[in-house]
Amino acid sequence: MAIWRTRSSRTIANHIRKCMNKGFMGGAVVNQSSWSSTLQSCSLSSLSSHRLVPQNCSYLHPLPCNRATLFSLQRFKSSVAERQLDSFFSSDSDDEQYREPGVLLWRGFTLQEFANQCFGNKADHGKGRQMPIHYGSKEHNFFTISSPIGTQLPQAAGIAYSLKMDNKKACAVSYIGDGGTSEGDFHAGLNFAAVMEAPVIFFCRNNGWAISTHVSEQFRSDGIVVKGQGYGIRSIRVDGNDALAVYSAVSAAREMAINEQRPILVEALTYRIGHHSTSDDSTKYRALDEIDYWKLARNPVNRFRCWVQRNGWWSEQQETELRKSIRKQLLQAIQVAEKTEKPPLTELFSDVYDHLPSNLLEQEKRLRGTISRHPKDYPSDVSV
Ligand SMILES: Cc1ncc(C[n+]2csc(CCOP(=O)(O)OP(=O)(O)O)c2C)c(N)n1
Repeated sequence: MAIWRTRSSRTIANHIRKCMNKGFMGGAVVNQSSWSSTLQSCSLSSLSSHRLVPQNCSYLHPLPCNRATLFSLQRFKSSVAERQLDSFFSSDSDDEQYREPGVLLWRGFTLQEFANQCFGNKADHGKGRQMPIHYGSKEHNFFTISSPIGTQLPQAAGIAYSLKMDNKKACAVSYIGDGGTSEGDFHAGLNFAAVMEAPVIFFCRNNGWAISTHVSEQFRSDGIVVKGQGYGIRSIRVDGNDALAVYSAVSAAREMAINEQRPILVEALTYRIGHHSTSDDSTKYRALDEIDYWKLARNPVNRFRCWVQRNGWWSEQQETELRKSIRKQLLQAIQVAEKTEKPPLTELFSDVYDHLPSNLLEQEKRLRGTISRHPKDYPSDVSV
């Protein structure tokens, strides 16, 4: 997995260098001077028609550049092209919601570590105390995901401010969905970061839905980009289904955050094809046609794969082999995680206080008492 990651990141960096030389990416990144025109073409009422793309891959041809985009490209070209993706965010701090396991994968978190967390076993870094998919890794500068939506934003602003005080050449990155922007923490985080000029990137994936709540019921502003502006934060809107455009926008955001010591907001327009979670059935609140349209005509993974395949950098055969190999590795990781012992009961009470306070001592005693009276109701693989 680690080898695959390193090789692919180098290859992708080369691809990006090549496509930038060819003038690809035109019109994808929106900078401040071209907002007004772009906002008109991607206002909420026309969200689904933003950068409409045909199904035959012809959108993969270079797009015409306007002056503003050409200027942005010139600025980003040297910095983006010279970097290796795998070192790009290595010193930066990540504060996530729950749709960003890709960031962790990129940084080298192994499939086994993912599986251990989901099964809450002894090898899980969180010692089985979190919900599944709430990953965290000190080694990878990745803060443990918390369930309450939005809490990561003020945390990221604080982390960024501490990086600033320590004169570090790094920034914090925090992710949020469109639904999370209705939380008070979103506003507190943005305002704090703006006033303290903290080097943080707020990355919002505006996928149109917060579980079953459509964006039109969530807010009346034109998306999120204007909320950043409202707080005096330089903000970028990007086609979130265009991998290269997102890469370009985030590279630029990072450069600005670090060099200019200020927060940046990126709004990626996209769509959540899947259900919100395994307990959700999204066909109850949205049309199948709508889901299919985004799945087939606007699928960002197919779009990117189509592009790399057309350039001869990837093939159907490699795709099939990779999928087969990852599936095998994943099943192995799940089997190992399933067989690994659960953390002992004491871990439920450790790591917060040096010495357990009396109320926790009392709770631990009661729990042990209940388990000894009803052993069948408790898992036998947890040592008491
Ligand atoms: C403070 C808080 N309120 C409510 C929830 C329940 N909840 C979990 S995810 C979610 C929707 C978040 O919106 P968004 O990120 O846009 O949703 P997605 O795109 O993942 O469906 C809600 C309301 C929560 N976890 N925390």
